[in-house]
Amino acid sequence: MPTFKEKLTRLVDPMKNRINHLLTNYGDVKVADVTISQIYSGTRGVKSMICETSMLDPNEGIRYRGYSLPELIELLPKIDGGNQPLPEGLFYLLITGNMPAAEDVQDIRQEFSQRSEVPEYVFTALDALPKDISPMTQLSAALLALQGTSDFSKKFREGLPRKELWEPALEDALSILAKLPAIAAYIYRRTYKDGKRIQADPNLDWAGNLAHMMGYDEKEIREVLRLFLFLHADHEGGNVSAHTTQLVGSTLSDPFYSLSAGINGLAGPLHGMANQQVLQWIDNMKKDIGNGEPTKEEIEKYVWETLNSGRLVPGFGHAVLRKTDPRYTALREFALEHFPEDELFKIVATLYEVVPDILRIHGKAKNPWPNVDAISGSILYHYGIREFDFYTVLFGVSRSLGVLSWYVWARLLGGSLERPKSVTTEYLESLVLRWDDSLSVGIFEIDNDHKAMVDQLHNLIESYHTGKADHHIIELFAFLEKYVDKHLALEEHYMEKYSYPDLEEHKKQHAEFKDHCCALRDEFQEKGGTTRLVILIKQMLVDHFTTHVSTVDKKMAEFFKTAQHIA
Ligand code: CMX
Repeated sequence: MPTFKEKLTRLVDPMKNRINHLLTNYGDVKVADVTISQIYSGTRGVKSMICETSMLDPNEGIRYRGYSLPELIELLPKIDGGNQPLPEGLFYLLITGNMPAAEDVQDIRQEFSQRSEVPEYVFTALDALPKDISPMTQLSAALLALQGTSDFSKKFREGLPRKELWEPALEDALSILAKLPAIAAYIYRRTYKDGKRIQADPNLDWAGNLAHMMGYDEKEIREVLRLFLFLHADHEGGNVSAHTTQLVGSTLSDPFYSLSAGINGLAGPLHGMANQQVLQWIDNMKKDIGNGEPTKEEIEKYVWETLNSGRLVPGFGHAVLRKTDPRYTALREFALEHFPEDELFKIVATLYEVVPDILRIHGKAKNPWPNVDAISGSILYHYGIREFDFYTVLFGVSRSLGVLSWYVWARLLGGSLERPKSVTTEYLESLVLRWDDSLSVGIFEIDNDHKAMVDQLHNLIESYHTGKADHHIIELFAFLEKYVDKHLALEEHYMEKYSYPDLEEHKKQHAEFKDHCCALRDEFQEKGGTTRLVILIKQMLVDHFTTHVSTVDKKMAEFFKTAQHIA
């Protein structure tokens, strides 16, 4: 029987061949355009990354390796007598792309159990932190404390060739996943309980052991954690926790550094922290409303108050999804089956009835439907895990399955350093400077020169980004030299001919523009085409169009028309 690692190794060459084929034959095929509004809204929707472990459809939700969540709840192996998919099986699916058999799950469990011992100094490091520090800070710090054990970093220092680094990356990924339940459980126990560590039970699965080490031995809680850890494992590559892990990993930072960074991103209220905020918000609502179970009308009123005071309704909306999150639906079905009469669940269910309509009327959120965080906390709460601040840690343990799987693949495929290009607002303003009729002064020679200047500016911007700016700067200065000599002289000639009253002021502005051009040309001759120079030239021309051409020249042209008419 091939080992898990051997099975993974066999998948690498076919995948590399597919990618090489694409790059060799279709490397120039365009996948996406980027608009200015996308640039200002977090590159939302721009297809610019690869992640094979899962893909998110705005209407259908997440598919792990092509399988929908209901399919996987059906197909993934389960514990004897259990109904929930085992996260070990999900890890096998995420990293290999193949549906695991029972023995594959057993192999992963074996891989985890060999590496599950957490060095004592990690607990000591945690003990050095105040108990009331955020559990997410503790999780991130524990990962950094473990970083010294990284096989990846060790092998990199020893000079292991880059294409072989995936092996120590896999070793680190398995080591982290193996240790996470004990670390998360200890964070829980030292923050909220007696601080005593509970040893792992070798007969239990990954999620079951997490529940056990947290101090929960009821079968239902193990099942709930299996479901929770299954549902939060992956959400394609662009979400903040996944993207951060991969971004940091692209520098060849090891999996400990990279995951710790991803966990820090997950701690944000717009991301994973929303699951604890939902319960906090419901708690505040109950306190605010008082007297027992809130009615539908009272809930509606509270939602409006939240929105009208400029706050978010946590657990609703999504950057990609445009329907109810299927993770929400899976947890709702679980709650409906197991505890439909639970007071908190009833509030969550009422929120599902009222919030989408309110968000639609409010008119801001693109997606009024609930995401997973709207319900996940209420399930944990029902089973007695009532420490809201800890919920994001469970999210983080789960998310590690997906992001570490892809971390390993990124090294397998020799993933490049991520380095998108940023631009300034000034750059975008220059880009949108177009010739249009609003700029026309209605005098053929003058308009023609201005159109040509806009073209020159566009050539310069294009070339600036392809690294061939000098040639266009020379052309632009040659053009500007002619412009200041002929065009401005022509304008001045007309002004004198028709006795334009603001002649002196207009001439003064021309002189300033000439001086500006000369100063920049001198700088070019002295230092060459620096980035600063390109920006200064662009700004000079943008200013010239937005102030001089569109107002001063227009005023002059209007005067000429009247003067000609009179003549
Ligand atoms: N309550 C109030 N306003 C909301 C809202 C909500 N639940 N969801 C979106 N909006 C607002 C946004 O703040 C934004 O307002 P501005 O234009 O004033 O900035 C506007 O609607 C448009 O936002 P959007 O394009 O629909 O959503 P984004 O892609 O910018 O953000 C998300 C997505 C999830 C951050 C946002 O819906 C939100 O803040 N929801 C509440 C927090 C939450 O549940 N986060 C968990 C997401 C899942 C996860 O990662 O765990």
